[in-house]
Amino acid sequence: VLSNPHQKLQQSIGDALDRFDPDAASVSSSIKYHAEMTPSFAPEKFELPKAFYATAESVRDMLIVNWNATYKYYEKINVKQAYYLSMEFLQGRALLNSIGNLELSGAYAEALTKLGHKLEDVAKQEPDAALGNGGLGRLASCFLDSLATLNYPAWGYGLRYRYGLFKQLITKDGQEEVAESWLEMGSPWEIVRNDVSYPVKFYGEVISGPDGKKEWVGGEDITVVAYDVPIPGYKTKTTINLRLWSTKVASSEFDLKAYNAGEHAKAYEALKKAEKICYVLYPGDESHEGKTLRLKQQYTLCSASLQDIIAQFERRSGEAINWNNFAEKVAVQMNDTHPTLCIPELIRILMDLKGLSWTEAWNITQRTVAYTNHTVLPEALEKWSLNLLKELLPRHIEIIELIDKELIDTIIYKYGTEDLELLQEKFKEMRILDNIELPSSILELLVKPEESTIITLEADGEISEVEPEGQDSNISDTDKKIKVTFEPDLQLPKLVRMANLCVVSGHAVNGVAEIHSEIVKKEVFNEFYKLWPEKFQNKTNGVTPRRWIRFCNPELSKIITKWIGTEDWVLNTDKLAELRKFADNDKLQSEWKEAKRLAKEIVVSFIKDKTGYVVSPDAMFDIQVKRIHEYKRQLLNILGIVYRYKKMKEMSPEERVLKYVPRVCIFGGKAFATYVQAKRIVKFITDVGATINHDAEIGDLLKVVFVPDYNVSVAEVLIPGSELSQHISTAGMEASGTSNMKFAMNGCLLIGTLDGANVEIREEVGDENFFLFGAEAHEIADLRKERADGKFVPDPRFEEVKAFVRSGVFGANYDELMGSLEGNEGYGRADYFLVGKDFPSYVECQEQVDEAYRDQKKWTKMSILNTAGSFKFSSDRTIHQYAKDIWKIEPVALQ
Ligand code: GPQ
Repeated sequence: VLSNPHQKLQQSIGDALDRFDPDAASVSSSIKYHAEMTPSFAPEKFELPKAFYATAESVRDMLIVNWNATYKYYEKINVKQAYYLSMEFLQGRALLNSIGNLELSGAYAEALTKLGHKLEDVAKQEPDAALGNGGLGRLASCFLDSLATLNYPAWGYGLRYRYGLFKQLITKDGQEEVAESWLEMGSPWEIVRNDVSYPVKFYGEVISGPDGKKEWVGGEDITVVAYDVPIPGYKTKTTINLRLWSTKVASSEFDLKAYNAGEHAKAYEALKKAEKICYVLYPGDESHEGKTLRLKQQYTLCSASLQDIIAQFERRSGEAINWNNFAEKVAVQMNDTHPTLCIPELIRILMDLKGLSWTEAWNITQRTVAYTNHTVLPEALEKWSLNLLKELLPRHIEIIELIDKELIDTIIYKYGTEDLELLQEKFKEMRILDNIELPSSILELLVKPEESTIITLEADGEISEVEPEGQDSNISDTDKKIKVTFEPDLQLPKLVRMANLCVVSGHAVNGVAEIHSEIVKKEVFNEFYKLWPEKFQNKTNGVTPRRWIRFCNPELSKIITKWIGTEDWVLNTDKLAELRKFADNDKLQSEWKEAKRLAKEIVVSFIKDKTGYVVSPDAMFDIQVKRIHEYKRQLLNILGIVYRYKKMKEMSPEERVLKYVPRVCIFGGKAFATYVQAKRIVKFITDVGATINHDAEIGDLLKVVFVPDYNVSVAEVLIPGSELSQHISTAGMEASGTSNMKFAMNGCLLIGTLDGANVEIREEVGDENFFLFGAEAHEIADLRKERADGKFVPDPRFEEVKAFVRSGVFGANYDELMGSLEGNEGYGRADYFLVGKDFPSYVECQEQVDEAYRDQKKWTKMSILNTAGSFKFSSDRTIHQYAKDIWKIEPVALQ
């Protein structure tokens, strides 16, 4: 008979809230209990998949206790809370992170060993939760870890996609995408809250009541349900919530009559429509197509979260609801423009459901929401079709029109009505509604009684003037009044610019690295910056040192702790700087190298397992892992490798080993499924690898590996084993980058351009410990112009490498790829990303890398100084800054 050891654990958890150390024996009982009581697996065996679920469930018990305590406490003390709205959370695996944060790794390892398994093997059973595409989603997840760790009252809100980011297979044809259902076996971390459920409406119409109150009626209704994922902080009881919404059919929409009449397909229609909203993560990363489903997803997130936030506010306020106090209790952060609809949604709820006036609702909203910009790529600044928005969200578009009008009033207030040309320019740049009529009240304002021409403001910013016929004699008074008109461009779509909506409505707008925030102020949103300079801020990104050093690199962590003399650096990364004084120490250096070596050996077997390639741990491990995008310039990297290969082939074996150090060049990353050029790059890299890796003459001197299916878990293996990593975007195009921070933390040297967070990393680790090359952001516009005008004279090495590729050594001639670098007819923008321009300085910089690597003492010192100098890039620092400068929230330790 099974005694209930679970009860024992519950009790020990109760105690643990004070003691926090259930021992291996109670952990083991709990795992056994869950193995027995979890019905998903056959009872007789305790194999790895079952061991994972039983272990995770036992951890979850503890998380729930802390989660409940945290939740109750926030309800009671009614503190101001931040809500982080994001369409993406790239959580990765949770098991090791949770037990690490709970400081129970030892107890779990011991318990599982007794039960016949290794903790690491059990952990590998967990599928990655990949509810995001790349850096933006991973940043959101790092933020949650820091928020919990630092005891900030905050929640994340997202969507529970059934299928996360696709699984990438690498075949002889390049990338192939396969759907990956991370929920196939059920997630042990989520708790469905059937009682937390709201209606969400699409389509329908707006009707005005006699009192002028608006009501949104009809249309399509669905229901959202909350799935809560507890997020534990490190060494704290605080366990915050990631609330993910799932959609289901509203019972009112299920047509039982049709079903009973045998019309099943008809009856299921509403069901499918509702459920499919949360089916797949939109695979866009920095470029989006206007798709109704995507818009429905965005609205679902915003509506559900705002309804929930408002319900929480009302509940916590008790009898004394004071809406003017809303912004004193609630801070909403929009992770890029994807959750922009929370602006009109908050206003709609406040006005239409809570009875507030426009002025009140607009004021509260502005004080509540803030916006983070994550890209300056024009194609990624979301614009939605006015018609689509009108159809799907008729009430919201009315509200957006009101906000646009507020903005126009502000512009007129600032610039007056005298200079129409100037006004036109401002409208064109700033208006939320693009190519859409100006309100007639505004046009009237612009009329000057003494003039009698008809002035037309055209959508493209032009102004035309026409003398009305018979002007002197018979022009009527009414004609005279309507002298300014607005002419939309009928060839162009009418669009709503979401970023402009965010900037106008938010009380803060921030970029994610210093250089990026400068570009945001001086270029992308310069006109807004002139209006409201005080809104604009910088919040340089960060990454959690728990997942990205302490847990993924235990060997290096031990050494850091030993030399610093305390493990406090995990919470207080400033302490990492203390490593600087030992950077030359032989003992530290040898331990450091040993840790790197062990991590490299893990990478060696990982590569063998995933690709079949055998690489030598004696070679330098040179890594570029990130989404495949032309601006990130994986093409520059691979062409550099091809050039190196060509030179090697031209040399005698003796010369070759004198000039080059052995390298394993590792790539990883996914290409957006319809991004043809990115997929060509993947194919090209794998083809180059196939040729070079089989060239016996070259042997271990050069290997090129494309690791398939790059994700958070793969990063956790590769980053600790990296020695050089590449962050080589065209300057000005990478908002920040965050893997650069993870690599530096793990003692990896960076080669990069002056872009995004590279700039600040270089400042912190020291110029001499960073391999810098390439054109700078301020030069790019002129260089592009020069390129487009045919004035660019390519370096002979660039011509040589392209000709070599075209010669067919790697199987094909890669005409489209090489053509895009030359700006040939039909290949799009002439080397827009300036690979040709930066190629020579890149190749030379790589030569310096080889030289530096030869001097292992120097290299190890540089490696230590990278870790030591990475302390600024903890997401703890970033979160403290958001909390203080934007959200105005304070930490609260659980009592
Ligand atoms: N980023 Cl807009 C994404 O990963 N996805 C997106 O849709 C947008 C931005 C990245 C950006 O490219 C990186 O430079 C940043 O480091 C990252 O967001 C987090 O800020």
